[in-house]
Amino acid sequence: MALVAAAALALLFLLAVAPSSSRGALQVGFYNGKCNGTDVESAVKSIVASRFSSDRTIVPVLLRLHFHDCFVKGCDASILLDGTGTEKTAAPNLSVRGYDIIDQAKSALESKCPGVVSCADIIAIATRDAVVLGGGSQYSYSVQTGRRDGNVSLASEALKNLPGDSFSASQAIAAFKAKGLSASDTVLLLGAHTVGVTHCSFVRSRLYNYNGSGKADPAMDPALVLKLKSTCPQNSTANNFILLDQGTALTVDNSYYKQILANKGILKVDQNIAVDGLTNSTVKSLASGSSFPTLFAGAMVRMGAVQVLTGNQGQIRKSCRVVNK
Ligand code: HEM
Ligand SMILES: *[C@@H]1O[C@H](CO)[C@@H](O)[C@H](O)[C@H]1NC(C)=O
Ligand SMILES: *[C@@H]1O[C@H](CO)[C@@H](O)[C@H](O)[C@H]1NC(C)=O
Ligand SMILES: *[C@@H]1O[C@H](CO)[C@@H](O)[C@H](O)[C@H]1NC(C)=O
Ligand SMILES: *[C@@H]1O[C@H](CO)[C@@H](O)[C@H](O)[C@H]1NC(C)=O
Ligand SMILES: *[C@@H]1O[C@H](CO)[C@@H](O)[C@H](O)[C@H]1NC(C)=O
Ligand SMILES: CC(=O)N[C@H]1CO[C@H](CO)[C@@H](O)[C@@H]1O
Repeated sequence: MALVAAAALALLFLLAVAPSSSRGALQVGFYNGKCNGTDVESAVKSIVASRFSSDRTIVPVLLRLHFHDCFVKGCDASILLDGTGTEKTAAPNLSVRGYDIIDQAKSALESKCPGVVSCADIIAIATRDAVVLGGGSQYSYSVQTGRRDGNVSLASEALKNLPGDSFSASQAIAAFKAKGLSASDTVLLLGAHTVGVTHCSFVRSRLYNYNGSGKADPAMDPALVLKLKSTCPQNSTANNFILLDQGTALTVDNSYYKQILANKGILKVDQNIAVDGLTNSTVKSLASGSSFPTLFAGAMVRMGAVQVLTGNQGQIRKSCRVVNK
């Protein structure tokens, strides 16, 4: 019996990892020696560092860009494609930025070695560099490369695949599971909300009319409700910014978890993972210990491997905004 159970488990495991079998083709240092003596990762890093020195928001901008890319048709740079009806025109993309720095890195690399470095890898490398700039060397990880660029981008895919801001913990876990990521990866990757902003439009109902009650969400700290009400007046059309981490908004750290445990989650999904029995123990341990940097780095590597194109799949775009003719 035990043997049958073990075999069944092994089979389940194989089935679970099968969709990402192309993962094996990603490798650390894929571009070594492939760009006419230019170190591809260093070239990207210097562009990200230079941007960071004048604009720290490059950290949240790249994190969100990488997430949206990977969750819609895999990490294939499909989010970068211009055109009517592409992913970037879908509602959840709202305020996704960072297209310009990817263009900048792409043209720098095309001038050294045309047609060699994929846009999808540039996003992955640049995001790793931004995380380290925002959090320090303990957040560093060896980024895997060898992704190829996709040639299809559909807004409808974005709507279908991106999780909603009011998802329950179990809905969020299911959305990540559909990408081959675990419940703990869900909690770890939401830790990216340690940087960056949202807008009043995502929070207003929690402040004024939670679930049709005509009152604020009782799960939100009352002092935070007052503070956010002044940023987001009830009948105002102004869509002001709100920091996702009300503690240390400028740095990549574990402050997000401390905030949500103090009922200071901004999006409903942030608050949900702090209280739900499926995720609360992970949140507690990340808030109190020093394990976040290493665990976050590992989760970023796994997110970066979601449904990638490798080998001779897809293409290496000449411009990140258009499919090669
Ligand atoms: C259940 C999963 C998630 C949901 C529902 C969610 C939702 C959102 C929403 C609604 C915003 C605000 C958008 C706006 O106001 O314009 C946001 C911002 C952001 N998200 Fe998430 N997110 C999730 C997971 C992630 C993951 C996995 C990452 C990266 C690893 C991430 C990184 C970010 C960052 C950095 C920002 C701030 C962007 C900026 O300041 O420009 N999010 N997210
Ligand atoms: C190296 O540079 C030359 C001249 O710009 C270019 O033609 C060639 O394709 C480059 N080699 C690679 C591997 O990119
Ligand atoms: C929202 O309201 C409905 C109906 O009044 C209730 O059944 C549900 O439990 C409420 N949900 C939350 C999260 O409070
Ligand atoms: C906002 O509008 C609602 C409904 O029209 C009204 O009941 C409320 O008093 C208004 N609030 C403020 C602060 O003006
Ligand atoms: C997590 O939530 C469950 C269900 O509400 C509760 O029984 C449990 O004590 C909580 N665990 C921690 C570590 O807070
Ligand atoms: C897109 O790429 C796939 C292979 O990844 C290929 O079969 C298909 O013909 C390509 N479509 C276009 C429009 O280039
Ligand atoms: C860059 C981009 O195309 N952004 C789009 C995101 O989605 C909104 C709403 O659908 C569009 O108005 C933006 O143009």
